[in-house]
Amino acid sequence: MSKVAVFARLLSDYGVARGAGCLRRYFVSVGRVMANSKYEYVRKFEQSDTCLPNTWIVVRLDGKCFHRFSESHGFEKPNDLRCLSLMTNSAQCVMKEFSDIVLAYGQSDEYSFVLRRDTTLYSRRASKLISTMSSHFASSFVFHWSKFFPISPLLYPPTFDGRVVLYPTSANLRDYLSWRQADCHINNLYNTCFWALVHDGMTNTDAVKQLKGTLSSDKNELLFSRFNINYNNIPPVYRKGTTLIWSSQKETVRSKDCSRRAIRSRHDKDMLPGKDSRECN
Ligand SMILES: Nc1nc2c(ncn2[C@@H]2O[C@H](COP(=O)(O)OP(=O)(O)O)[C@@H](O)[C@H]2O)c(=O)[nH]1
Ligand SMILES: [Mg+2]
Repeated sequence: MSKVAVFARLLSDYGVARGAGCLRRYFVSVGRVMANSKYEYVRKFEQSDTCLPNTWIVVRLDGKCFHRFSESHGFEKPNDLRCLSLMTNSAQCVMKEFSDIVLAYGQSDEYSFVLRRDTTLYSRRASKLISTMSSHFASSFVFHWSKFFPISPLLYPPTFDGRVVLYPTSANLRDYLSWRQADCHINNLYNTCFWALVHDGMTNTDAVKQLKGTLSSDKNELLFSRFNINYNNIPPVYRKGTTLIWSSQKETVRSKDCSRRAIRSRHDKDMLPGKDSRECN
């Protein structure tokens, strides 16, 4: 129908005033379509970042410059349980927001989230997954800060970077988690020794010198002989990190709020590969 015919039809159907209003809206929408088609080519510059199908998607978030953040907020050394608990609480918020996460593992200032292998969340677009998870993690961290640090104000907004890594087999995924847990163990053993020496009066430089080139067995021995610390008795949350998994249907029904799935937090989970680690893909 021509524009004149449309105008005549509107006039006869709705009267002059309403017809004029409809006609204005018609021209505005035609103009908008033309403008859109003129500029729409820019969408072709967007790159596809869809994660491969049938792979485990891992999103790892890590605190930016948390060395400075921990100093500014007076974190206890080597481990601050308030911060670790706030990190875990933030990870639980992320799991509740994105129910396709099957497992999360955290230590120090990082958390890894494993998505269902067949997830279609955000059409598996990496940038959407990273940005929504890191922003929800950071906002939850800030939102719940005062519950974990009741007398220490948050001095500036924390930042968390994020990345996506894809693992084709369950054995690869397990090795990834073992790698993060081994990192937790190595850093924690070193930091426990370092801060024990410093708290005992040694300078930071001398403590670094004393630990240079030592093996894990040397560090265990140092802790035991000099500080009477049995490393294996240090709480598992510091030695092994935290694993979050959805509790079973049975456990959820037994919990007080059975309308929501509960998340179980474990510190005793050993990710280090067993003999069957390469057989589970
Ligand atoms: N004192 C203390 N520091 C922590 C704790 N958790 C994390 N950090 C700090 O955060 C850093 C995290 O490591 P990394 O991500 O490599 O360093 P970043 O680049 O400074 O974030 C550690 O080196 C510590 O300095 C904690 O519980 N207590
Ligand atoms: Mg960091």
